[in-house]
Amino acid sequence: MADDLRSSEAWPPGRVIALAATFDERDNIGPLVDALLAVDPALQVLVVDDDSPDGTGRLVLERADQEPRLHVLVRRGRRGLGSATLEGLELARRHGFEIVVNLDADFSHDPADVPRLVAALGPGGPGSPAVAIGSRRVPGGRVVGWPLSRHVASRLVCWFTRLVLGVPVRDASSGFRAVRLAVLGRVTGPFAEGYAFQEDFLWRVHRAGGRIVEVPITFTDRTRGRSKAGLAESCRSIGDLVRLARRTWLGW
Ligand SMILES: Nc1nc2c(ncn2[C@@H]2O[C@H](COP(=O)(O)OP(=O)(O)O)[C@@H](O)[C@H]2O)c(=O)[nH]1
Ligand SMILES: [Mg+2]
Repeated sequence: MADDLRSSEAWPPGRVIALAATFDERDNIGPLVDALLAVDPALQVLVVDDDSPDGTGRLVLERADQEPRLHVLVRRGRRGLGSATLEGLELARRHGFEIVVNLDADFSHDPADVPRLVAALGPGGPGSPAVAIGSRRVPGGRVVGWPLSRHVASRLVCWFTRLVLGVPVRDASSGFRAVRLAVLGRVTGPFAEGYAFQEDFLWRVHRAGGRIVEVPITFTDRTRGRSKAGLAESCRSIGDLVRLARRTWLGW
């Protein structure tokens, strides 16, 4: 939108960019940007903030003035994790990047795992995966620090996505994933705008013939700030998943 705020449009050329959507991540975003920039001198970082009331967007915009590898889009109003992620993917593609590594801003996803996810995409070309998921549900993957209720909810969604939606992956809800941006030319929306974007995107990639692989990761529950996956967000996601099931089985 016209009144969105952006860091400089002059991005250095690059191949891989890390993407974090943020809403009220003031205590996490500084250390996260530092950790990502330290992973590899060629890695760039894009933050898509939804005008966080706690000032996350302003903080990271100021930082971007001093750091040419950091890019920021601050959108007006809260428009959802899925819509922020999609806008980030499209922006990275417009700037000529090949691969986006999407991760949460709360350190649940370890920046040190980024190179492993990128490597799992292989050299590109026919047969290479379109998406590599940082997965909690393949051998070697695990979750640290979640209450039982989160384990149950997350497992239900992953089962639903595999068995009802027919997407052959174990951790469809994971927000840690490397995406080869060429796949955007093969999938069409409208995509779910909230948390169900994660399953929705994989559903579309799979139906377009894109290959999806899973790489084990350790997911650690956040220690700073609070989760934004509240009741309203959960209800919206359930609605989105039910609509996908209808499309899968009834075609409308
Ligand atoms: N831009 C944007 N980011 C969001 C929104 N909702 C959540 N996020 C971010 O999405 C990521 C995952 O959210 P989180 O609250 O950690 O969800 P949880 O891990 O499922 O508990 C975090 O980086 C959040 O700051 C939103 O509406 N807009
Ligand atoms: Mg989180």
